[in-house]
Amino acid sequence: MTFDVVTIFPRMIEAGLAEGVVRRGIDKGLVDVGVHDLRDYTSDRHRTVDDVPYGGGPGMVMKVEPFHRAVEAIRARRGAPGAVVLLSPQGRAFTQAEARRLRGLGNVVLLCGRYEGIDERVCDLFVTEELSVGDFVVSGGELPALLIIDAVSRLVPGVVGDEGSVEADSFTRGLLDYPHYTRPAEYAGLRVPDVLISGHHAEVRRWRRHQAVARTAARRPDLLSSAQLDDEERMLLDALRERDVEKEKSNGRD
Ligand code: 9D3
Repeated sequence: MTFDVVTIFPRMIEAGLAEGVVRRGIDKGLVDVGVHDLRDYTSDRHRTVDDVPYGGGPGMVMKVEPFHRAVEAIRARRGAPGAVVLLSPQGRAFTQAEARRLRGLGNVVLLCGRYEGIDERVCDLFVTEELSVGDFVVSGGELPALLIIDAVSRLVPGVVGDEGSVEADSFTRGLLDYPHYTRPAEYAGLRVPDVLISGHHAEVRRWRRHQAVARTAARRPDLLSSAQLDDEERMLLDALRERDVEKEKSNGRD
């Protein structure tokens, strides 16, 4: 799996890759990240990457030519990319499903914008998709690019030491995680649930699944419609919903 990031802040990308799971994936040769300074693909003495907007208005717009030359240089080095992604607030939402899809594409180019916007001809000429990382404003595409590299690299076999933890990940099954505890058994008056100390492994599994379903229903009910639930989890959810209905009824009475 390779990523090539085009940015005016290459050190921001380097800094984000200096440590952690992705770093180890790079060191093991499972992931390769090329970082490309957009200014190296300018052709004027001042290494200009932006200009005033046609039609007027505030701010600056990133020029098409440096991005075009950067993508052509990457294509010459790596071959045809599986995707040329523009990180953009206008993009489709990046999700775990999108991460799995990108994982299958082999060579992914990530273009980071700054300033008010990017010349639309970047999209017209060589961008194959636009992705956003969420409904909030960040200052540029660099942190979103790092986030995507991290989420996709975790899916490359061998990058995460314990394959079981990738499989168990929240979102792989579509449910939030259950609560975790480690020693001591009591802290600030709060005890670890007895079932976890009991040694009844079947009961522990049941409790964790119950917690995962209950938490997802309480905090992220939007996830439940596409979650993969087994029969017992379905019944748990139905029981939780039945309880809510009863609560609504008694609220209506007082
Ligand atoms: C101040 C400019 N804004 C005017 C309405 C638009 C705007 C342009 C560029 C806002 C933010 C940015 C920089 N953000 C990204 O490039 C970006 C982003 C984001 O802000 N949120 C979520 N995902 C992404 S991916 C790239």
